[in-house]
Amino acid sequence: MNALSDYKGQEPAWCPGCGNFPILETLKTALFELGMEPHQFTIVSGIGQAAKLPHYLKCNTFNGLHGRALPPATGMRLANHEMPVIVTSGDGDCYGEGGNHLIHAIRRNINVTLLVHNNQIYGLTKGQASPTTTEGVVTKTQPFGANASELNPISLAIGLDCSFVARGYAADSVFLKSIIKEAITHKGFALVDILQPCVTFNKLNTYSWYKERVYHLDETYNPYDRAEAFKLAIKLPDKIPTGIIYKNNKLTFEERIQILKESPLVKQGFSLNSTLKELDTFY
Ligand SMILES: Cc1ncc(C[n+]2csc(CCOP(=O)(O)OP(=O)(O)O)c2C)c(N)n1
Ligand code: SF4
Repeated sequence: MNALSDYKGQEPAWCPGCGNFPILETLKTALFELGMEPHQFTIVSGIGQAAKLPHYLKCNTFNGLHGRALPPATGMRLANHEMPVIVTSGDGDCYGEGGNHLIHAIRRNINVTLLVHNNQIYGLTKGQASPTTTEGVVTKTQPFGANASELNPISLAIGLDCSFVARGYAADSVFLKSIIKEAITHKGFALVDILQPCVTFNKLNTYSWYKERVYHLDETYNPYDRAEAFKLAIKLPDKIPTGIIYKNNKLTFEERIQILKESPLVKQGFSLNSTLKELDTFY
């Protein structure tokens, strides 16, 4: 029988009060309640404070380069599409350095769950503006204010017809857990943008700032209506909706690959002769 303590990894080295702590605890509880034991899934990350999360959780882990978590996650899904893969990333890691990979992973509809800890700052490298930093916000390296308009990951993902698009808030654990559980069990690429206070470097988007703005989408909201989802995504940020904003049921990348219909690649035998024969057909 599985216990919550089975997921415990190393001691986190985050600042006291960091919004990454509740995300870690919520993810553990979600995995536990889904009955997924540590050896049954893989967590992939790049570089950053958020990307340290797999060290703090007992599971199969791949920790790669900054912005490059989605390519190995794609390879893992293609090698073994029976193994759930979760990617955990920061807003800089995913929407900045990894932006190109994000676009194409969504377009291909790789069946992975992507959790973006969106603290609207580069935390690990001490507070530079990230793609989601609000325009005009003064940071250590932008003394005259961030001089580019902020990226809206929700409208970007809906624009790409992403299979599952949600927003959660780190300090709203019970609701966040329900979103993460749905994202993990969803068939297709699932983006969960998680608003995460960085208590050390982001003095604008604080716990009290979020408390005044964050609200839950209720059951009358229809996440299958793309036009409505767009309207919600581009609304001015006086109130911030959380919940499942958009979803659809399209075919995943894995479902479109003939050879994967037989069984996962890791369970298929390898023969050099048949591979050479296959390659010969191209010449
Ligand atoms: C290609 C590359 N560019 C820059 C860096 C330096 N770097 C490491 S972490 C980081 C910022 C991470 O910020 P974010 O992804 O928002 O995560 P956070 O630390 O805020 O969780 C940067 C710029 C790097 N390691 N590799
Ligand atoms: S710098 Fe910010 S993101 Fe990094 S651990 Fe501290 S509070 Fe968290």
